[in-house]
Amino acid sequence: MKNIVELKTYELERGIIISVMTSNLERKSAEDSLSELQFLAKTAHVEIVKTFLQTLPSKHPATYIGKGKVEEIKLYCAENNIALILFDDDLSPAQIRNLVKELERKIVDRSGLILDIFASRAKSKEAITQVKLAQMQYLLPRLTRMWTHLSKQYGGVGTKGPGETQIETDRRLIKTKISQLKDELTHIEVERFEQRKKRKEMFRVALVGYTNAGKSTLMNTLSNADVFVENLLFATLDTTVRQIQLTQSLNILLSDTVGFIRKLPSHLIASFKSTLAEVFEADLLLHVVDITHPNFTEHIAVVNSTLEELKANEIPMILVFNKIDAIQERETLRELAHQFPEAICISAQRGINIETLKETIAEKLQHDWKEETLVIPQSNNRLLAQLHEVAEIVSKEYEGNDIIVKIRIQKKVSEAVEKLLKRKAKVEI
Ligand SMILES: Nc1nc2c(ncn2[C@@H]2O[C@H](COP(=O)(O)OP(=O)(O)OP(=O)(O)O)[C@@H](O)[C@H]2O)c(=O)[nH]1
Ligand SMILES: [Mg+2]
Repeated sequence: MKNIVELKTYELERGIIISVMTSNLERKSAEDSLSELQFLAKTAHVEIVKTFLQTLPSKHPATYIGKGKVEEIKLYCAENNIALILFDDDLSPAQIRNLVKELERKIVDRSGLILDIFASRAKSKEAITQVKLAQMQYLLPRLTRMWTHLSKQYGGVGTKGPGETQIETDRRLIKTKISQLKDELTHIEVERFEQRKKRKEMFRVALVGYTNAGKSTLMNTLSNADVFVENLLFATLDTTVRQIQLTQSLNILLSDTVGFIRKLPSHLIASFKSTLAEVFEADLLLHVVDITHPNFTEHIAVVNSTLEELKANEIPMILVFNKIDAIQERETLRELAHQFPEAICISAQRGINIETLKETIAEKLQHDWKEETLVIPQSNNRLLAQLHEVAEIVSKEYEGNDIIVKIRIQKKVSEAVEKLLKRKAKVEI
C-alpha cells in the first residue's frame, strides 16, 4: 500500500508524448500545450525520445488514440525501449486501463504528471498532506491501472497480477486514507487561520502568476529573502511570507506561493486551499508575467481564470511584466507598454524598476482601501457579524459596553458599509 503512493520516480526513464487535436484550427494551441508538457516532463526527469501529434475527428472513447495508432505506438515502444507514455490531456480511468493493457507500458496523463511533480517537490507537512490528498483522490477511480503498473514493477515480470480482491482492499484503504488526510488538513487550516489573524494589522499582498514567471525571484528582490528559485516548473509549493517596508510609513506582508498552469487538476486546487488562502485573502495581488514567453497572453488568461475559480478575482491587482532584461528590441517593449498601459515592466533578477513597482503598490493600496475605527455597542452582535462579511476586521478591543473595531474596507464597497452603519444609529465613526 505504501508503495502505491510513493512510486513517483521517473528518474531517467525513456518516454514518448502523445497529443491529439480534433481539428487543424487547434494546431497552435496543441503545439503550445505539447511544449509545456515537454517542460513538465523535463521537470520530472523523464527523457522524451519522441512526440506524436495526431489529428483525429474525435478522441477515441476507449483508447483516446485510434486503433492503428495504438499498433504503431506499440511497435515504436518495443523498438526504442520506451518505458513511459505521456498523454497531453486527461484520460478517463477506462482509457488508462485499456491503454495499459494494449501497450503494456506506464501510461501517465497530464494531471497525473502534474500531481507527481507536486509530490516530488512538496517539502512542508502542509504541502505533503495536500498533495497526498489530491493524489489519493486521483488514484481512487484509477486503481486498477496503478495496481497493474505496480504488479509489473514490484511483482516481477511473468508473475500473475493480484486479483480484484486486492484492488477492493486497496480501494478501502485509500478511502480511509482520504478521510484521515482531510482531517489533518482541517487541523492545519485552523492553525493557519490563527496565524493569519495575528497578521491583519498590515496590508497583505500576494504574488500570483504562471509557474516559472519569476514570483520567487521578485520575492527575493523585494525582501532580501532566500526563496528557492529554479528554471523548472513548480519550484515553489509552499507559502513564504515576508514583511517589506514599501515607504517610510507603509509596511506590507508579501506572500509567495504555488504557481498556476493550464489544466491544473481541480483536485489540486481544492486540496491546496490552505496554501492558497494567502491569495484569496490578500488585499492586493501582484500578477507576475514572464513576458519573454511566447504564450504570455494565454498565461495571463489562465491565471485570471484560476483566480476566478479561487474567488479571488475581485481583489485589486497590479499586472507586473517580468524579465524585461531578456527582451532585446526596444520596439517590442514599446508595443507591450502600448498594449498593456496598466502593466509595470520590471526585471526581478536585475532589480530594474523595482522602486516604481514599490511606489505603485503603495499608491494602489492607498487608492483602493481605507481604514476606519468604529465604536459598536457590545449588544449589537448582529452588526459585527454583518461587518465581518463586507470588511476585514483588523482589530477588536472591548471598552466598557462598547467594542472598538478597526476595519479595513475596499473603497468600492465602502458605500455598502456606510449604509449598514447608518441603519444602526448608535455607531460612532
Ligand atoms: N532573465 C530573467 N530571468 C528571470 C527573471 N526573474 C526570474 N527569472 C528566472 O526565471 C526562472 C523562474 O524563476 P522563479 O522565481 O523560480 O519563478 P516562480 O514564478 O517562482 O516559479 P514557480 O515557483 O515554479 O511557480 C528562474 O530561472 C529565474 O532565474 C528576470 O527578471 N529576468
Ligand atoms: Mg516560485
